[in-house]
Amino acid sequence: MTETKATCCYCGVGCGVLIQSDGQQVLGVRGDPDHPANFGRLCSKGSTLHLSAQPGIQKQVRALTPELRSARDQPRLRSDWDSTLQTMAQRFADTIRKHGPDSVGFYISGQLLTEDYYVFNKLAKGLIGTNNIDSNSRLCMSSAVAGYKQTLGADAPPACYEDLDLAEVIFIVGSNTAYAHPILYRRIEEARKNNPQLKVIVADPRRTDTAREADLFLPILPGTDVALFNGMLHLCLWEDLIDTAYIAEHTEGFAELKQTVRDYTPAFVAQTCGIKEEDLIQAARWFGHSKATLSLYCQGLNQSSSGTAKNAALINLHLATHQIGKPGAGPFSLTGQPNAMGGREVGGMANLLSGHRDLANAEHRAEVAALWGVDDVPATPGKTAVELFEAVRLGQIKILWIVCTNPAQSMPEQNLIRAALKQAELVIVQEAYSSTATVPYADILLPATTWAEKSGTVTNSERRISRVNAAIDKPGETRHDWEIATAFAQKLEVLMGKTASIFPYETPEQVWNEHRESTRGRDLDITGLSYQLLDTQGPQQWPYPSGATAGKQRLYEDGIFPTANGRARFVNTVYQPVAEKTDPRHPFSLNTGRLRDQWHGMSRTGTVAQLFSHASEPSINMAKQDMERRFLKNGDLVHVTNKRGSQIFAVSESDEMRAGQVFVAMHWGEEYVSGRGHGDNFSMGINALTSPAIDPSSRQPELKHAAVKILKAELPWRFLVFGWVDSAQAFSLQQALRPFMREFAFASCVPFGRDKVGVLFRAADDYAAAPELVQKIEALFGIYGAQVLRYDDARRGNARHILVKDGALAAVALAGDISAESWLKAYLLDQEPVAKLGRMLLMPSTSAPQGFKARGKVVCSCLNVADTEINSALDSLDGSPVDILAGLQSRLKCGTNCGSCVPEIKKMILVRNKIAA
Ligand SMILES: Nc1nc2c(c(=O)[nH]1)N[C@H]1C(S)=C(S)[C@@H](COP(=O)(O)OP(=O)(O)OC[C@H]3O[C@@H](n4cnc5c(=O)[nH]c(N)nc54)[C@H](O)[C@@H]3O)O[C@H]1N2
Ligand SMILES: Nc1nc2c(c(=O)[nH]1)N[C@H]1C(S)=C(S)[C@@H](COP(=O)(O)OP(=O)(O)OC[C@H]3O[C@@H](n4cnc5c(=O)[nH]c(N)nc54)[C@H](O)[C@@H]3O)O[C@H]1N2
Ligand code: SF4
Ligand SMILES: [Mo]
Repeated sequence: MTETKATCCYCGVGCGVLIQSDGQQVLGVRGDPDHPANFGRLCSKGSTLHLSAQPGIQKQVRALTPELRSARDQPRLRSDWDSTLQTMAQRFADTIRKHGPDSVGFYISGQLLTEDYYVFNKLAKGLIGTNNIDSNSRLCMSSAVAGYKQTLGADAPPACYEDLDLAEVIFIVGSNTAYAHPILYRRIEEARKNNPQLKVIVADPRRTDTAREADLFLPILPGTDVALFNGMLHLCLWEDLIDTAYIAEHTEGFAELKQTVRDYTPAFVAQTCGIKEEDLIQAARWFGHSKATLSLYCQGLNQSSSGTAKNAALINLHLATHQIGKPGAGPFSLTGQPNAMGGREVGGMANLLSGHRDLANAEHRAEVAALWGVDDVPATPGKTAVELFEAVRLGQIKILWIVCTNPAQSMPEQNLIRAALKQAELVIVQEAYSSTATVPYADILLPATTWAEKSGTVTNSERRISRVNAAIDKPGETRHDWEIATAFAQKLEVLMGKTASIFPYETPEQVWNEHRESTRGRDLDITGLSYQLLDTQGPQQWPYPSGATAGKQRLYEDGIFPTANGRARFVNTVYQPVAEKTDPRHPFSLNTGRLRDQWHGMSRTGTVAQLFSHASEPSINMAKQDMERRFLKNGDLVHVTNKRGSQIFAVSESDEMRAGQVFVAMHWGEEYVSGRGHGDNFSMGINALTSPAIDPSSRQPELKHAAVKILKAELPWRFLVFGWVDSAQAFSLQQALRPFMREFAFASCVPFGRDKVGVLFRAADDYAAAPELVQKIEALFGIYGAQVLRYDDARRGNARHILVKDGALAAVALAGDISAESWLKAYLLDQEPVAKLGRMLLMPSTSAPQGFKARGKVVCSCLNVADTEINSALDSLDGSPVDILAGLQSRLKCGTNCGSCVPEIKKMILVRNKIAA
């Protein structure tokens, strides 16, 4: 067995991993003890990466050969690389000749490696001559980019992870760090342990695990952040907490901003944000008085129609109080995707160019053209994500090449996205997995390598570049993303009559060396780095110009900013409400975001059954008082609707929610929750509902707020099938079930289990489904033939069909009355012998067998510890919350592996203590 150094392919913390393999197969994974992002730790997602790479699973879900269809109504057929790429190149050449270079578009991803990103960017802007290349980073970090550039002059997070240890105040705003950046959150926990004086403030409309642990929680109303930051600045001015000398020497534009924030009185701000005036004052005082204040922020700021203003208003506050350019301080945007930063470095968006250059700048265009050896780089701005799909829908863009992203899941207003995918003349999808919602729209499917199989570099949130190495061979006929782009570009060059190729790459290192050259003299200069240095000395931060012996840990310590006059700029930020206000017809504000153990569309995490134990099925979270007013109970189905679409979810009471707000995890796309829908459209998951309203500067859509109405779904007929399935088929089975989901008013489908894999299919409708449909679905779970135990009451529409193997439940189907679900599921999960149940197994009774106790929800997914077990252990533990936590950890081992569940365990301790008091 060998260990190969790479990074975790999930979030922007960028943890180092050691992949254990025999060269053919991934055998295990552990945190890299030498990596400065994680020092050996991994969260629940990172530590299960090897499980997602099992060959048995990969066979079911990976795209392994190129596929091509001859016409839209034909299925895709297996093809070979050479003819597929040749066909593509011919289609591109013809379309460009007929309609010009802007008739093609690329939609790429912050999960590509820097080398992949670089080649695609050069292909579009350098060879084809279009700027129609945008990235899913548009949905993610583009407001942060715009905010940094408007204020500090360059797109560079000025702080570093070590600042977490040095801060006196950590202001977390619009970030659920405990879920989305768990290893950084572990560092915050440690910093608090080491410095009991450290204050944590959290501003979020939801009382998340991150919020619950804060010293001060500001449950602001959706979209009111600019008012909050302006209000804090108002107070800092009033209480003399600003640094006038710093403002005079190192900034410009403060006078106008000062005029503006005069109106943001504490009373006005408290009212606008829906928070207490004294809490606002406390937050401003802590922020301004502390020697070092560090702000951590993410999608609560970025995914907003005023995302740039939110970013800029927060940075204003840092500049005015001089909480920047010193240890422990600064505005620190947390990047979401593993290489969002690398994408920004190579200018992989419709308005950017290599090396942090701007497309709008003629000098920058000339520099890049010279570097690439082309006559020019086009000046016309490219279309950004939402606009790109709109242009496809309108027939302006005819060929769309999608790489490493799943827009039929993750883009807002799915109706329009799907219409665009149908309208395009040619859709190319370059994917590692064939199981995503976008793949069915592909005319050409290009199979890509993925984590553990590819080599290159990535840059994490703190500007640190790590090398990623392949541990195993490419599976099937997959190719690396940069390789695919290079091979295609070479073919297109020939068709375009080019005599010399500007894509001479044979290794990712050659690509990277060219990228490195593009940074010379720029703010992110990395000319002092090489693959070799990164391999021998480990990950390094930029800038790292030639001649340097180390990267820069922290930026702007000298107070000089990368603007024309070296001064940072205050932006005159004015509060604007969310684009789509609630009204009496759409009284709820729909918020969306992350679950702790899942990643986006779940093409990878969805293959690790144990990652579903924390949030096992799609649901919508709602406040207790809203549920009571609407006579809703936990598990009731509701229609969530607005003018863009409708999706049914099971409702779940949540003490995280304020009245008038609801939350759905962004992961629940059509792959996992769907239904018949209306007209010719089936229901398309959460993003059927989200808003395409964009920020005017960053063009980032407001994925965090849509106005919706919620009505109880009267669907009396219920259907539920669950069972253990052969793990070599579980994920193929899920895909086979997907078309059936559209036969019911509502349906969802998820895996479950740990050592064994199960699948659960749930549906509801206003009438009983046709027996043939039910039989087909049951048969997929092995429920057919003589060995099945059956109870049927056709008159009432009730049925219970049970498959018993080795004395325990193997699969169960319930129709009509499904109230026996919880105990039957527990019997199946625990493989409890069922002989003793006798006739009860088939009796149409609703009550559980005597002595039955549901296990509840798994809190610690690493060590498989459920809430019921924690609660019963809590009954016999006393002392301070810290002692009780230690007691639980030693008794049940929960929270002792990756630590991702520790915030939730602490919450359970607090709740129990409250009840006890
Ligand atoms: N487990 C997990 N981790 C991930 C990912 C994942 O899929 N799963 N994805 C990665 C990616 S790409 C990203 S971009 C990051 C995202 O990381 P985060 O941004 O931390 O995660 P989200 O849950 O999208 O949103 C954060 C919080 O913003 C809050 N919010 C909503 N509206 C507002 C508002 O108007 N103001 C404020 N202040 N807050 C608001 C939400 O209630 C939510 O709690 O996570 C990364 N890490
Ligand atoms: N409602 C709502 N929607 C959201 C958000 C939200 O908060 N709320 N967040 C938005 C944000 S911040 C983001 S970043 C996006 C994420 O949205 P997506 O980019 O759609 O998310 P992923 O599911 O990570 O898609 C990455 C795809 O690349 C594939 N893949 C993995 N490795 C490779 C590889 O090496 N090469 C290739 N070619 N393919 C590979 C995976 O199988 C996967 O299908 O979602 C956005 N959408
Ligand atoms: S925090 Fe977790 S998901 Fe993020 S990089 Fe580290 S191990 Fe991966
Ligand atoms: Mo993201």
